[in-house]
Amino acid sequence: TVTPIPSNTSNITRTLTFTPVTMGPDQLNGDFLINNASMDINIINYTIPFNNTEIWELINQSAISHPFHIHDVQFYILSRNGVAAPINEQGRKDVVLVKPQETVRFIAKFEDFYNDTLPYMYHCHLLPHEDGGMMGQFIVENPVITGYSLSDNDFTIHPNPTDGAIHITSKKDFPIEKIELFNALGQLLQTNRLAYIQDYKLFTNNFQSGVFIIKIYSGKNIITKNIIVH
Ligand SMILES: [Cu+2]
Repeated sequence: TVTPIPSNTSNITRTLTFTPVTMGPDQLNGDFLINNASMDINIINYTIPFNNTEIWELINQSAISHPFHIHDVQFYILSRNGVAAPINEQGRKDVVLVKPQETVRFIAKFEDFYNDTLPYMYHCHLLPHEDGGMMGQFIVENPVITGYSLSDNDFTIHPNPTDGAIHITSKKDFPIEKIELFNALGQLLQTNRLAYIQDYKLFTNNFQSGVFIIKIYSGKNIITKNIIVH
């Protein structure tokens, strides 16, 4: 079964308008533009916070169809010209055909990958259009490591310092959904997705000595702790 992302969870709507409005018979190879701009390798068109849920609105003002393709995420089509997507288009997609004079809206959650320096692409999937400029790029930002929404009373994390393993125990109503481990520079080293468990043993045998940052997720609740490995 398909569970579309509810549109009211979107943080932002981005509008991408495809042109040119008029095309001559000798213009089959472009320029083809998104928001009046050609692809520029030196420009990041969008910077997206990790875990953002976004609606992208694709407006095709040109006289030719464009199969729009995006990297990194799969999306759900919300509507074509304001009409809900037909049943054969309700699954997860990474390409959607946008016909002339059509507006397509889709929703996606940017939740799987992030990197502050390596961009993802979106583009028309017709090669002459893509090569003719109809492409752009976006960054999914590293998550910011911030303070405590859970308190130390909600978890025990011991022993700390450790030389072999750390036991993480949820004391009450905060089963563990995910654990992220960062080095002292804030770079993500590993992600462990867990099945809402109360106890987890993080083995540190293979770690170099030093300070690490552990981030524990329980639903929307997060706690960040420093751990020391000897
Ligand atoms: Cu195209």
